[in-house]
Amino acid sequence: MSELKFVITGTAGVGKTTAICALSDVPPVGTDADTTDELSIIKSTTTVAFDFGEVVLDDGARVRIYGTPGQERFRHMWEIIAEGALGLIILVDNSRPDPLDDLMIYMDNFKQLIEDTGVVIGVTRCNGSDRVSIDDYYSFLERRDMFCPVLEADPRSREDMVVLMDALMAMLEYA
Ligand SMILES: Nc1nc2c(ncn2[C@@H]2O[C@H](COP(=O)(O)OP(=O)(O)O)[C@@H](O)[C@H]2O)c(=O)[nH]1
Ligand SMILES: [Mg+2]
Repeated sequence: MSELKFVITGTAGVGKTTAICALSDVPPVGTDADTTDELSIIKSTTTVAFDFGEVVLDDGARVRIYGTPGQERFRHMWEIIAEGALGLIILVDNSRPDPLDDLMIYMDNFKQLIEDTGVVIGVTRCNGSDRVSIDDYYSFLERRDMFCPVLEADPRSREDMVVLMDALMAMLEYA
Protein backbone atom coordinates (compact mmCIF):
# COMPACT_ATOMS: atom_id res chain seq x y z
CA MET A 1 0.00 0.00 0.00
CA SER A 2 1.43 3.32 -1.02
CA GLU A 3 1.95 6.18 1.37
CA LEU A 4 1.69 9.76 0.27
CA LYS A 5 2.53 12.98 2.01
CA PHE A 6 0.62 16.12 1.14
CA VAL A 7 1.07 19.60 2.52
CA ILE A 8 -1.72 22.08 3.05
CA THR A 9 -0.87 25.75 3.38
CA GLY A 10 -2.46 29.20 3.33
CA THR A 11 -2.97 32.28 5.47
CA ALA A 12 -3.84 32.09 9.17
CA GLY A 13 -7.56 31.43 9.54
CA VAL A 14 -8.08 30.17 5.98
CA GLY A 15 -9.16 26.75 7.26
CA LYS A 16 -6.11 24.46 7.26
CA THR A 17 -6.79 22.96 10.68
CA THR A 18 -10.50 22.68 9.87
CA ALA A 19 -9.70 20.90 6.59
CA ILE A 20 -7.39 18.40 8.24
CA CYS A 21 -9.99 17.67 10.91
CA ALA A 22 -12.64 17.17 8.21
CA LEU A 23 -10.41 14.82 6.24
CA SER A 24 -8.61 12.83 8.87
CA ASP A 25 -9.59 9.26 9.62
CA VAL A 26 -7.45 9.32 12.74
CA PRO A 27 -7.76 11.90 15.49
CA PRO A 28 -5.79 14.80 14.01
CA VAL A 29 -2.76 16.04 15.84
CA GLY A 30 -3.57 19.69 16.12
CA THR A 31 -1.20 22.36 17.16
CA ASP A 32 -4.04 24.53 18.27
CA ALA A 33 -5.88 21.88 20.24
CA ASP A 34 -6.05 24.21 23.19
CA THR A 35 -6.16 27.47 21.35
CA THR A 36 -8.33 28.99 18.68
CA ASP A 37 -5.78 30.79 16.61
CA GLU A 38 -2.18 30.65 15.58
CA LEU A 39 -1.24 33.73 17.49
CA SER A 40 -1.74 31.67 20.61
CA ILE A 41 0.66 29.08 19.28
CA ILE A 42 3.40 31.62 18.92
CA LYS A 43 3.05 32.42 22.57
CA SER A 44 3.20 28.79 23.60
CA THR A 45 6.58 27.17 23.77
CA THR A 46 5.21 23.66 24.15
CA THR A 47 3.20 23.31 20.96
CA VAL A 48 4.61 22.30 17.63
CA ALA A 49 3.48 24.60 14.88
CA PHE A 50 1.83 22.25 12.43
CA ASP A 51 -1.23 20.06 12.04
CA PHE A 52 -1.21 16.44 11.04
CA GLY A 53 -3.91 14.10 9.81
CA GLU A 54 -4.24 10.90 7.86
CA VAL A 55 -6.78 9.79 5.29
CA VAL A 56 -7.17 6.53 3.39
CA LEU A 57 -8.46 7.10 -0.13
CA ASP A 58 -10.86 4.81 -1.99
CA ASP A 59 -7.99 3.11 -3.78
CA GLY A 60 -6.35 2.24 -0.48
CA ALA A 61 -3.65 4.89 -0.66
CA ARG A 62 -2.80 6.27 2.74
CA VAL A 63 -2.28 10.01 2.68
CA ARG A 64 -0.55 11.90 5.45
CA ILE A 65 -1.52 15.55 5.48
CA TYR A 66 0.58 18.21 7.11
CA GLY A 67 -0.75 21.70 7.69
CA THR A 68 1.81 24.49 7.77
CA PRO A 69 1.64 27.39 10.12
CA GLY A 70 0.05 30.17 8.11
CA GLN A 71 2.09 33.15 9.02
CA GLU A 72 5.16 34.12 7.13
CA ARG A 73 7.16 34.39 10.28
CA PHE A 74 7.03 30.59 10.37
CA ARG A 75 8.58 30.44 6.97
CA HIS A 76 11.60 28.45 8.17
CA MET A 77 9.23 25.64 9.10
CA TRP A 78 7.61 25.52 5.68
CA GLU A 79 10.71 24.02 4.15
CA ILE A 80 10.97 21.36 6.82
CA ILE A 81 7.33 20.42 6.44
CA ALA A 82 7.60 20.39 2.63
CA GLU A 83 10.46 17.89 2.65
CA GLY A 84 9.48 14.63 1.00
CA ALA A 85 6.00 15.89 0.20
CA LEU A 86 4.33 14.66 -2.97
CA GLY A 87 1.91 17.51 -3.48
CA LEU A 88 0.63 20.83 -2.18
CA ILE A 89 -2.81 22.21 -1.46
CA ILE A 90 -2.96 26.00 -1.16
CA LEU A 91 -6.08 27.33 0.52
CA VAL A 92 -6.94 30.95 -0.28
CA ASP A 93 -9.44 32.98 1.74
CA ASN A 94 -11.49 34.82 -0.86
CA SER A 95 -12.84 37.28 1.69
CA ARG A 96 -9.42 38.75 2.38
CA PRO A 97 -8.43 42.13 0.89
CA ASP A 98 -6.14 40.69 -1.80
CA PRO A 99 -6.51 36.92 -2.17
CA LEU A 100 -4.45 36.83 -5.38
CA ASP A 101 -1.56 38.47 -3.58
CA ASP A 102 -1.91 35.89 -0.78
CA LEU A 103 -1.83 33.14 -3.38
CA MET A 104 1.34 34.51 -4.95
CA ILE A 105 3.16 34.45 -1.61
CA TYR A 106 2.48 30.74 -1.21
CA MET A 107 3.22 29.98 -4.87
CA ASP A 108 6.58 31.71 -4.45
CA ASN A 109 7.52 30.15 -1.16
CA PHE A 110 6.62 26.64 -2.26
CA LYS A 111 7.97 27.11 -5.78
CA GLN A 112 10.34 24.17 -5.57
CA LEU A 113 7.76 21.76 -4.20
CA ILE A 114 5.27 22.90 -6.86
CA GLU A 115 7.83 22.39 -9.63
CA ASP A 116 8.84 18.99 -8.30
CA THR A 117 5.32 17.73 -7.61
CA GLY A 118 2.03 19.54 -8.13
CA VAL A 119 -0.40 21.99 -6.60
CA VAL A 120 -4.13 22.57 -6.37
CA ILE A 121 -5.83 25.69 -5.08
CA GLY A 122 -8.89 25.61 -2.85
CA VAL A 123 -10.73 28.90 -2.54
CA THR A 124 -12.54 29.28 0.77
CA ARG A 125 -15.19 31.71 1.96
CA CYS A 126 -16.67 32.14 -1.48
CA ASN A 127 -20.02 33.83 -1.90
CA GLY A 128 -22.00 35.34 -4.73
CA SER A 129 -20.65 38.86 -4.29
CA ASP A 130 -16.93 38.10 -4.36
CA ARG A 131 -14.67 40.61 -6.08
CA VAL A 132 -12.35 37.82 -7.21
CA SER A 133 -13.93 34.99 -9.20
CA ILE A 134 -12.53 31.54 -9.96
CA ASP A 135 -11.95 32.77 -13.54
CA ASP A 136 -9.84 35.59 -12.12
CA TYR A 137 -7.63 32.98 -10.44
CA TYR A 138 -7.16 31.14 -13.73
CA SER A 139 -6.31 34.40 -15.57
CA PHE A 140 -3.90 35.33 -12.82
CA LEU A 141 -2.10 31.98 -13.12
CA GLU A 142 -2.14 32.09 -16.90
CA ARG A 143 -0.39 35.47 -16.91
CA ARG A 144 2.39 33.74 -14.98
CA ASP A 145 2.48 30.74 -17.30
CA MET A 146 1.10 28.52 -14.59
CA PHE A 147 -1.78 26.14 -14.60
CA CYS A 148 -3.36 24.15 -11.82
CA PRO A 149 -6.89 23.28 -10.71
CA VAL A 150 -8.67 26.06 -8.79
CA LEU A 151 -11.76 24.90 -6.92
CA GLU A 152 -14.17 26.48 -4.49
CA ALA A 153 -13.82 24.57 -1.24
CA ASP A 154 -15.35 24.80 2.20
CA PRO A 155 -12.75 23.36 4.60
CA ARG A 156 -15.54 22.13 6.87
CA SER A 157 -16.75 19.83 4.10
CA ARG A 158 -14.99 16.49 3.88
CA GLU A 159 -16.44 16.06 0.41
CA ASP A 160 -14.98 19.36 -0.83
CA MET A 161 -11.59 18.44 0.58
CA VAL A 162 -11.69 14.97 -0.99
CA VAL A 163 -12.45 16.59 -4.36
CA LEU A 164 -9.38 18.80 -3.88
CA MET A 165 -7.22 15.80 -3.02
CA ASP A 166 -8.53 13.88 -6.03
CA ALA A 167 -7.68 16.87 -8.25
CA LEU A 168 -4.18 16.87 -6.81
CA MET A 169 -3.77 13.12 -7.37
CA ALA A 170 -4.91 13.58 -10.98
CA MET A 171 -2.40 16.41 -11.45
CA LEU A 172 0.38 14.20 -10.13
CA GLU A 173 -0.52 11.33 -12.40
CA TYR A 174 -0.23 13.55 -15.47
CA ALA A 175 2.85 15.41 -14.31
N1 LIG B 1 -18.46 29.79 6.57
C1 LIG B 1 -17.23 29.42 6.23
N2 LIG B 1 -16.34 29.31 7.21
C2 LIG B 1 -15.11 28.98 6.85
C3 LIG B 1 -14.74 28.75 5.51
N3 LIG B 1 -13.44 28.46 5.46
C4 LIG B 1 -13.00 28.51 6.75
N4 LIG B 1 -14.01 28.81 7.59
C5 LIG B 1 -13.94 28.92 9.05
O1 LIG B 1 -12.78 29.64 9.36
C6 LIG B 1 -12.09 29.07 10.47
C7 LIG B 1 -10.70 28.64 10.03
O2 LIG B 1 -9.95 28.27 11.16
P1 LIG B 1 -8.73 27.25 11.10
O3 LIG B 1 -9.12 25.98 10.44
O4 LIG B 1 -8.20 27.16 12.47
O5 LIG B 1 -7.71 28.04 10.16
P2 LIG B 1 -6.15 27.81 10.00
O6 LIG B 1 -5.50 28.95 10.68
O7 LIG B 1 -5.91 27.88 8.51
O8 LIG B 1 -5.79 26.48 10.57
C8 LIG B 1 -12.93 27.89 10.93
O9 LIG B 1 -13.76 28.31 11.99
C9 LIG B 1 -13.75 27.55 9.68
O10 LIG B 1 -14.98 26.96 9.99
C10 LIG B 1 -15.74 28.85 4.49
O11 LIG B 1 -15.51 28.64 3.29
N5 LIG B 1 -16.98 29.19 4.93
MG1 LIG C 1 -4.46 26.03 12.07
